[in-house]
Amino acid sequence: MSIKTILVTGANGEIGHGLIEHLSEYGGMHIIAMDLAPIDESVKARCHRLVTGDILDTHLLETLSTEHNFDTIYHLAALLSTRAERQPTLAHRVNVDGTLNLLEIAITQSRLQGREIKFIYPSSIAVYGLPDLETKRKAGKVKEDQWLVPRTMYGINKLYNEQLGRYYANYYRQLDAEPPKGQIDFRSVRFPGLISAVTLPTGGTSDFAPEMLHMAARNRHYECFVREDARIPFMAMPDAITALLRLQAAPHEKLTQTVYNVGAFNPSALEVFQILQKAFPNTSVKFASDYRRQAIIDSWPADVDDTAARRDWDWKPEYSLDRAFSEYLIPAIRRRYPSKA
Ligand code: AKB
Repeated sequence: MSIKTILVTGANGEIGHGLIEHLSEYGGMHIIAMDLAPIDESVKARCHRLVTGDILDTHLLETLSTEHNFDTIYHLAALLSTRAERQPTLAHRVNVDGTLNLLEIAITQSRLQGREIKFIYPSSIAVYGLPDLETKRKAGKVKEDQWLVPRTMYGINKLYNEQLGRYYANYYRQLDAEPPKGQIDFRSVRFPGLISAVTLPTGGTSDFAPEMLHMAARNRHYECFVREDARIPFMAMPDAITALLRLQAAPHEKLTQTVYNVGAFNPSALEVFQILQKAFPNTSVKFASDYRRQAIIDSWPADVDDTAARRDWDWKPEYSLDRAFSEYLIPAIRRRYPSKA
């Protein structure tokens, strides 16, 4: 069996951890893990090579590209929505220029290897922008081509990158005498907010739900920055990893689009609190809406229509709201903070 080489950027992030864990369990592959910070101890042993560096460093990326033949690139590195609002130009550089650099590496690799390179890209519900709560309520489950008017730098970056990937996959250098078609097989999922029992996200706007969970498990008071009725889609981390792996493995001819919604459950902030209160009776939360971050949440859909993913590559979440908390999040977080829970 030939060993596959997989590049994972943003390896220290929430998705990076889970993805590397799963990939390494499959075996038969060399994982090259890249992050701005030194790769976390918990994933180190699972990787073939650890690269501490910046996706804006084109020299580093080119060196990596001469040293390895990548089969698949999982480009996870990004500045999330809240952080991106605080540093919009940095966000644009990291999120857009960084992605462009990775797409260029994928093209170079494809030329060198004479075959297609898979490029798996996590997009986000942040690409949507609903103008007001009444429209959000009426819109219900949004389809991939609706309400694409994001109000955050991060959402704009993600939406543009989806288009960039589609361009690199289908139209790159289309005016050349012999346009090099099909060099990149770009595939993207639009993730809802993700909840992990292992890692806490940083810099996102959907962070209120995972933060509430981790604070409740640690017996700490939490000032929730959204209203009780704030509602967006969420997903348990294991399902997010499954979505990436399943989309990666789907036969090309079955895919009818490059970007897919994936959904699982969509509790309000109050419903998350009520579930936590049952598991951790001391849960203490004050809903102290920060109207600026709340406005971002209000512009994201209450739910997504993931019919296309279900039809094209058999997407189906394992974890409903109940199962996510009772079988994954709460047991795992009790193990994580044993003295508190
Ligand atoms: C964020 O809140 O920025 C992310 C996202 C929804 O993509 N978690």
